[in-house]
Amino acid sequence: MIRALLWDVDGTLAETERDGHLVAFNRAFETAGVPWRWSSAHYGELLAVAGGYERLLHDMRQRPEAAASSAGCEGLARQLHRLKNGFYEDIVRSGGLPLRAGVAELLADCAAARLPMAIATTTSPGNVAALLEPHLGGDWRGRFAAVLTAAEAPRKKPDPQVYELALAALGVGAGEAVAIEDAPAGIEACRRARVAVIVVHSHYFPGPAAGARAAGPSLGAGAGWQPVPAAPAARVGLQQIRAWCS
Ligand code: XBP
Repeated sequence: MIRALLWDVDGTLAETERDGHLVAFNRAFETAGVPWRWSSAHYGELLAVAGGYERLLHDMRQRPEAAASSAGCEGLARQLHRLKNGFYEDIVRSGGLPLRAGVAELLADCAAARLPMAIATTTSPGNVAALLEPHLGGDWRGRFAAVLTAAEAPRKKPDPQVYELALAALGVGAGEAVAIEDAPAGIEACRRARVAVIVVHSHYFPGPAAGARAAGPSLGAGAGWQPVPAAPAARVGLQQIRAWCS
């Protein structure tokens, strides 16, 4: 019996990695006067490292031109990460980054069914507010019974910490929740937390999605899902998600 729905953010609610974080990282490099830029293909590889700060450090350690000492690398990564998050906020606060198809409808399904929802992401807290305010309004937090980010869960996915905290905050057992995710690290975090997961493929994570209850191209598409939905529909709604989890 599903008693709560848990949302990942990046790639799931919106294509934030491609259209937000990557653009912002490159603006940060330019602003800080560092000589490198990340291509979309390189960023796709770097997404194996969860967390923007950790991703920067990982990349810098492969670059002879980056700060020579470990302390120098960490200081520069902190500066670049701060700059990146500022540029990211500018991009998403303008409302220029839409929610993915079917997200608003599933949020509405859950509200209508009085099913508690939580945000379960290991991105920075400011990034979530900046993304959701333009779409859900100033009282966006009120739509969620809990909002868990890197501030509460510093151990990033695939560590299950953020999902375990979400379950505790909602007062539900692992078998009573379902998560919506796009990335392998998120799927693995769900597996370790024993939470059922529905996977929506995203730009950088087109699949496969081993271990998911179901996987498909978008919540806004009724076709292309495995397993195939029981009844044909234009989108994936709460009823179908409950069916996949039963
Ligand atoms: C997504 C991430 C994040 C964002 C950048 O985490 O890996 O690192 O790319 O966010 P999740 P920060 O799947 O848990 O949403 O720069 O704020 O770390």
